[in-house]
Amino acid sequence: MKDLLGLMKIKSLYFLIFILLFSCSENDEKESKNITTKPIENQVVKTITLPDFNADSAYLYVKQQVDFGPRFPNNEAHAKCAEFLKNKLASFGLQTQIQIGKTKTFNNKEIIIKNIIGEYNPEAKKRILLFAHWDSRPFADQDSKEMTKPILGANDGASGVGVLLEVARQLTLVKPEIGVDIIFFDAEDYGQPSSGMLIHQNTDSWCLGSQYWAKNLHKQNYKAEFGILLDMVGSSNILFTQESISMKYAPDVVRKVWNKASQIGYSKYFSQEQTFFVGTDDHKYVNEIARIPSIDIIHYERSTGNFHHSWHTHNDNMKVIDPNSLKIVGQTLLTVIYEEE
Ligand code: AHN
Ligand code: ZN
Repeated sequence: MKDLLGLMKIKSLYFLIFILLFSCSENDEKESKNITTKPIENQVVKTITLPDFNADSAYLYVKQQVDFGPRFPNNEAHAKCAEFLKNKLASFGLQTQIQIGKTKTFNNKEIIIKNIIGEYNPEAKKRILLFAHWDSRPFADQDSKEMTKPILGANDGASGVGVLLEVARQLTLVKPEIGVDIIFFDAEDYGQPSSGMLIHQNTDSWCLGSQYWAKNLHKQNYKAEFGILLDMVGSSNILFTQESISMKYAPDVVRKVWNKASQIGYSKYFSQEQTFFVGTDDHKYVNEIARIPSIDIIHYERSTGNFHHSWHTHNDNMKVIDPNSLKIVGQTLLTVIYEEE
């Protein structure tokens, strides 16, 4: 009797182990896919594992930033969010640091800027650079009311950072061979408000964090093969056109990324159309000063030929964020990263 009971216990233990193993492998399958690249004559077939970008996770990262409130230099939410972002990158195993700099805004305010930097695989020679700005605009100059109050910047700021945090999480789940640097630039959105036709006046008053970094690289002789900026990537009915600064400095990178997107079924969102609507953005300085060929993935609103309608207004809140759009951008980035030789 004792023996029989013992045997039953062992049997149920085996059963439990079997169930556990089975459920784990099922999860793994959901998280990533194996992709076999097309064999070219006499070449070894290479199988790569392409992780599955989790849009809910990215959405949560966007919301967590917005929950701090408006995040612009020298305010408390900004300081708290900087710590949050650094700790998040560190928790995914990236080597992290905050680059601190002093600069002046267009209205002569002295600000402390914080560029948040995470390095995946810091020893790898071949690297790519992914970036987004993490600050939000201190005023709502495109709104019709409460124009002097700061905005939440769910789309303009938090969306790109949210996608890159989820990319960082995936990097540690399925480890690619190349190095990847993720930089969240500060003070992109402290630029001089303008009206009417002077929309792009004093462009150097924008992108203060990326200008500082490009002049003071976090590592001597830092180099990356190419760079990709995400800006305003979270709204519904997303559309990315081939933006003119990107096409001027890095047309090959645009083609590479647009091809990868169409390869995974996103050609509808990554249009072949070229557009001139971005006056300046962080990739301008990464191109012109740091000399890393870089592109901007940025939403184009066809009906107005401009940015999303919530741009620099109080409508730029969580209501405009669509997880599907985060997925489209995130999965495209993962395809670029994991298929890079
Ligand atoms: C201008 O073209 C003036 N600004 C685009 C850069 C920007 C602001 N991106 C987000 N906010
Ligand atoms: Zn902005």
